Amino acid sequence: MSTLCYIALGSNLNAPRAQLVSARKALSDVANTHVVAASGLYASRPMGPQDQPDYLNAVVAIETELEPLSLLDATQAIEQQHGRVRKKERWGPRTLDLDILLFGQQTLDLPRLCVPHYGLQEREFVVLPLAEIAPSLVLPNGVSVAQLANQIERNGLYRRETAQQWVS
Ligand code: PH2
Ligand code: MG
Ligand code: MG
Repeated sequence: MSTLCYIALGSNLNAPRAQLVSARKALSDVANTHVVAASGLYASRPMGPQDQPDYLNAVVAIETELEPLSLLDATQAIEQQHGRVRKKERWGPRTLDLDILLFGQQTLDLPRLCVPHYGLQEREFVVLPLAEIAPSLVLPNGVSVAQLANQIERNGLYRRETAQQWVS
């Protein structure tokens, strides 16, 4: 049985575009997992400390046969392979961040993993790329992604490249 999941990608260090291109390929190489859609690449202002570079963000949809924690192991391994160094500073700069936004319609509150992702509804750099690839998606709490996208402040966010331009 496979589950439709959405994963947020973000980077603001060491050639962010190359990080996201490589991360999408790495996700497509995860066992029993297929990337089925990708948003464009969005430039966004940093949430959190302002003395860090702007981010590049995207959202991809995958179909996976993995269990939630196995998918988390896979995404964390990809972060490590992309030179991720975990620091104490909250919301600090990073080479690659992969956040599991949704795991089907499941709601999980585990020590290592909460889905839906706690910041999903408030972050323009998640909501707008997600709405691009899943405009009719409704979250487990009944909130529609299209409605979130219509109401959220863009905070300078813009689509720098379409999906076709960065997915090869
Ligand atoms: N991720 C963070 C902290 N701040 N800001 C933007 N614009 N995009 C991000 O992906 C992001 C952030 C920590 O995960
Ligand atoms: Mg994050
Ligand atoms: Mg993260």
